Amino acid sequence: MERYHLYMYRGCGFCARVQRFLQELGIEMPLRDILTDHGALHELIEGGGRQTVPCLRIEDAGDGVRWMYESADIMRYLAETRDEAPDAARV
Ligand SMILES: N[C@@H](CCC(=O)N[C@@H](CS)C(=O)NCC(=O)O)C(=O)O
Repeated sequence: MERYHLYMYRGCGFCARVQRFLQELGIEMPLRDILTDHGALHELIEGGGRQTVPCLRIEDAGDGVRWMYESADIMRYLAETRDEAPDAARV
């Protein structure tokens, strides 16, 4: 089962869009605010390679980690994942 974290900051419109989408789908997801949490910012840059948000951190059952940028890609990915295996889209 995959685990997700959403890297974001308050006031980011693209992040708000993804957060609204999560609400609509009833998906609860831990948020990592890169402006208030310097550890989160460091993780994002080290792991994803850029400090752009939103970014979805996807951790699979085998401990592999992927970093997905682009709000549209994140929403499409979550919608598809949810359709394929509803439980997998929930944290
Ligand atoms: N096309 C991207 C745009 C993301 C974007 O522009 N994010 C802004 C915040 S709203 C950002 O992180 N800018 C700083 C940067 O890219 O370094 C998306 O839809 O996710």
